[in-house]
Amino acid sequence: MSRLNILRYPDARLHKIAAPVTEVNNGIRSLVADMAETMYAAPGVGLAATQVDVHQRVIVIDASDTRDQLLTLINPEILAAIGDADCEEGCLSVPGIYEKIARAQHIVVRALGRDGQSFTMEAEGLLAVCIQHEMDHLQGRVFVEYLSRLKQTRIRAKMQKQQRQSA
Ligand code: GNR
Ligand code: NI
Repeated sequence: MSRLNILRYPDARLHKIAAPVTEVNNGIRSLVADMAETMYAAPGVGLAATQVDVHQRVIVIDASDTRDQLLTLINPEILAAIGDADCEEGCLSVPGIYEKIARAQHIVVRALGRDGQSFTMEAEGLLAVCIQHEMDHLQGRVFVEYLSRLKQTRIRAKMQKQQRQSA
């Protein structure tokens, strides 16, 4: 297993659209293992392949308090989205920024697991928000893009300054 580099906003590669996985093979399982290691080390609640510059529809999530409930979603699809939630979100690709974003409260998702089996699950609360946040990454969308132009401009400037200072 290895820890992967997480792309930082603004980076054009965060806007690439991920392609569906055609076969859940050992290469995908190895990517999932590396993404899980990277997510736990960060630490984060979820990670989308886009964030590690792999443009395939793969997500890992662990929204448990005990950090032992790894969920792998390959080619995820939202079958139903009900209600409204607005949760303060953060993102490993936009460190230090936390903003409330409007999401569905309850979702039904179908995906493939790490063994390639199809499954359907329901989620609500933080897990539901996190799945929606990660699925946005796969479409090349970062949560700050829901904010006003002014906030986005400020966040971009702050990120660029942080990156200059750490360079
Ligand atoms: O670690 C994360 N926490 C989080 C909190 C609220 C809503 C979404 C998230 S996802 C984020 C990790 C991340 O950037 N995933 O893409
Ligand atoms: Ni994110």
